[in-house]
Amino acid sequence: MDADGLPADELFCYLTGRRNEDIPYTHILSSMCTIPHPVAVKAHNQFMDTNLGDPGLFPGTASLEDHLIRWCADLFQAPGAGGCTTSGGTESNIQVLRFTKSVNGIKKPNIIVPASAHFSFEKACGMMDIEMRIAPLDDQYRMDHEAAAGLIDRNTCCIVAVAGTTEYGMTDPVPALGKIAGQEGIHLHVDAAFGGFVLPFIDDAPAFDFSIPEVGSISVDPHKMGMSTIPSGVLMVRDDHCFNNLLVETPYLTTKQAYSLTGTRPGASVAGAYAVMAHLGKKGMKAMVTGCMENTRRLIEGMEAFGISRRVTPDVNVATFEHVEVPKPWVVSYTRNQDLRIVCMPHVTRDCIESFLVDFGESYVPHTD
Ligand code: 0PR
Repeated sequence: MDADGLPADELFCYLTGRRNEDIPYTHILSSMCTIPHPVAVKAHNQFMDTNLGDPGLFPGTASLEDHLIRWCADLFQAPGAGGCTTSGGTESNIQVLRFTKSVNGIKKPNIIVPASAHFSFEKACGMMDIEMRIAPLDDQYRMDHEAAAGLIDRNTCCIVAVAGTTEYGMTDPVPALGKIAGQEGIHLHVDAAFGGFVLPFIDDAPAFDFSIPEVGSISVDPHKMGMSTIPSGVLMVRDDHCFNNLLVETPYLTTKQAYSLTGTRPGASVAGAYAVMAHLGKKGMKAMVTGCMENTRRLIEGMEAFGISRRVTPDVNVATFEHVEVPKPWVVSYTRNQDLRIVCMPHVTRDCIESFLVDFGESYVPHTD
């Protein structure tokens, strides 16, 4: 920091320059975040200084969190479910392992995750000294539930299924995993960070939610397909007694106990998430998801017309293909198997897909061997 401050006009001139170095969303095909809906931005700004870490000071903001939880409970088919907001999928997954690891007096806990699980589980297990047992995938990139069953022992405290995997957009066989978890009395968590705001709006989508009786918790991120501002996650639990063993005393706050991981918690992105759902309603969310899925299908069809085959037909708006380079300035990503991966987020419009396909077609030189 310099001794003398910078006048605001100079400061913002500098900040604009730095911001212009960022890649615009118009060419980002690799992200699970998107341009927030305008109502989310407006609500976020309105609630900028609110702190849900001390909710008694902000009862109005706290009521928006309650509303959001009720809407997610309804969306995931358990009106009585509880929940709380988090900073995103990583924090939600950490919280699940915090409350499951101590159940039934387990001393050396382990969890079962699919090979497709997000790397947040590796972080969470490292933090809490939990062994992470990795179940292989089947040929459709879904967790092999029989192999998962074979990894369980008396120290297993949680089975994780993913609804809308990060790399291939697939949903694990949650009903079959539910049967296994139920037989063994093990908590079943569904990581729906991405798919939680997609699958409920698709007809004939694979089952993943609380309608499967053994599902104990579901995480979903408004800052992904909820089109809200960063950071925004929701952790839903069938029975909110789960949170009891996370409670700590918070004597000098307006509430005397807290189970959240973070202390100061933004109300702004909660208001943002609330605003999107209130404004779009189920019909608007369905229209948004339908558009993303149509664009995903169009992209797959367009790439296959060039002879680039899809890896799998995804359950959500993540398209993967055999490895191939794409022209600048498009930004794509590659999976750990080096497959091309494109996430058809709301900012990836139909026009965007068409111009990507034109650019790709002009640059692509097919192999002639
Ligand atoms: N669970 C799943 C299934 C996820 O896909 C992700 C993130 C998480 C948990 C963790 O969520 P948070 O990042 O909110 O803690 N998936 C993407 C990823 O890490 C997120 C992402 C977003 C990546 C934008 C890149 C990007 O540009 O790959």
